[in-house]
Amino acid sequence: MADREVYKRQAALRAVALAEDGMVVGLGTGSTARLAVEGLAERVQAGLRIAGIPTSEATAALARQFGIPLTTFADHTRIDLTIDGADEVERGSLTLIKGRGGALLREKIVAAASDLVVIIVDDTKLVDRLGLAASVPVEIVPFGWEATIRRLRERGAIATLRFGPDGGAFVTDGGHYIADCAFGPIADSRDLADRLSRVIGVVESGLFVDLAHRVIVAGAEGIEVLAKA
Ligand code: A5P
Repeated sequence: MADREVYKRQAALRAVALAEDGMVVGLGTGSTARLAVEGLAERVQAGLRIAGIPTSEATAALARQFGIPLTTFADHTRIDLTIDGADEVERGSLTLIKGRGGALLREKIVAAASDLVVIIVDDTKLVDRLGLAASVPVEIVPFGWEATIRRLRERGAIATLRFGPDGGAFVTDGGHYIADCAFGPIADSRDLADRLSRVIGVVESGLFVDLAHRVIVAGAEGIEVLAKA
């Protein structure tokens, strides 16, 4: 466990080194992305001039606490560099499962607007086939969620509503619910992402196809930087 924290920090710091003066930087969500926000904050304190677009209210609060200037899409519709974590990364395709932290919608909007998306993970997240271990988080509208979950089950998912620490349904920053959908090994992520996006009541899925440009993987063997072929 201690090693994992070290690897996550190593990956985060490698990504933070890519930030340059004047950049708009997408700030990811989760424990690994948090290490990148900390690293960026250190560089900002040392004089780096960037403006961040956070992918969650939690990251926005963190960035404010650490003194990273923030901006919004109202001022910047393109982002130079986004640094974020992932729950699973498929070797080769660099397709991701994201959203265990519940921020997948803003994360996907930020990634889609970014010229360079750098994903930072420890090597336990790198898999040959998505879905073997991780469920796909799917953000759904609260109204009629029971019917939406039924439709997801009809499409082959073992789908369960996510609950929060207070025992009620987990509510995202966008005011939606999350259905965690286990599919087992996913043979065709693009097809599954398309099919999920057509389910009425679904806002967005945590399958990130063709959005990651680079993945920085840190582990016992050192740091590996994967780029999309
Ligand atoms: C947040 O919604 C997620 O997409 C995270 O980026 C992902 O769950 C990785 O989080 P950790 O770095 O905490 O594992």
